[in-house]
Amino acid sequence: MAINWFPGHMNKARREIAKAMGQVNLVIEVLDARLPHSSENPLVVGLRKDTPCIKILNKKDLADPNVTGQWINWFNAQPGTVAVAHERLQPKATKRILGLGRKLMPADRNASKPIVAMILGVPNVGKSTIINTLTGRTLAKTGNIPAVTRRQQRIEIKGGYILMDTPGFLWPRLDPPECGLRLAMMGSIPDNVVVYEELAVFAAQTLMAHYPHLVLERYKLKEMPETPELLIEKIGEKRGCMRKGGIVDMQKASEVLVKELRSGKLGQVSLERPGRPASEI
Ligand SMILES: Nc1nc2c(ncn2[C@@H]2O[C@H](COP(=O)(O)OP(=O)(O)OP(=O)(O)O)[C@@H](O)[C@H]2O)c(=O)[nH]1
Ligand SMILES: [Mg+2]
Repeated sequence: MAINWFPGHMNKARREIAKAMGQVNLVIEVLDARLPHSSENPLVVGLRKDTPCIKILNKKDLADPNVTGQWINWFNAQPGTVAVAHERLQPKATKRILGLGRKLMPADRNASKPIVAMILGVPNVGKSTIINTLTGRTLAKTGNIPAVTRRQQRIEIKGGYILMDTPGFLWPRLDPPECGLRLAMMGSIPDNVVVYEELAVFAAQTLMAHYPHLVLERYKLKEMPETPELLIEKIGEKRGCMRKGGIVDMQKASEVLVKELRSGKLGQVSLERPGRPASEI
């Protein structure tokens, strides 16, 4: 089943972003380092037009470092694109983003005027956390569920910047379906919109293909089961997700796998690599 989530507040957020864009000098587009392609909102290009843009591959602590390195090279090879990998709790690295932004400003710009930087990105990717790190205070509300920020917020900081936090927003049709699954897997779509069993099969497929060692280690398995469904069943057995009659509760087992993958308990996992399979384009 294709996952789509475009509630009214996201449409409103998009309209308000479009309205404010005229005053914006720099767009900081926050992507999830585990799924840089799927978390790159196609609406952003149309909204920012030729406003200079830095792409932040955030939550790099949760992504496979080798794959993140490939992504950074890939993005930086695209004309007019500057990309950096980033994680929270490293304020020096976060502040370097401001220096990078200054370099992207046109030479004839009045340097005494603050740079207005708008932070954009899908829900739950870490936009407000970046703002709080840059201000050194908890001014923006954060939380580990999608759609925590509900309205734009402007914050002036030292270093000649005005930062604009924005609500995370998606786009009306998450296509291909894998894109919706990846966003849901990593927490950009609320739990009541997703079917855990479906997500878990997708998670198991990805892990079996790219990170079998992490699965064997985490769930103390001697060998990899033959199918994603059998793997989920095995995880259910190991974690005591049982129903009456000794049957595995597949819903509970699915939740275990998805939540542990999402929170990094399995290790550093990337859900996509540069270049999409032809079947998905
Ligand atoms: N592991 C990890 N977690 C992070 C990182 N950055 C942010 N988070 C967590 O991700 C969750 C979402 O962060 P927010 O800053 O609220 O995300 P947001 O993009 O503002 O979300 P919305 O306002 O809902 O669009 C919080 O629990 C953060 O602590 C990071 O680099 N690594
Ligand atoms: Mg926020």
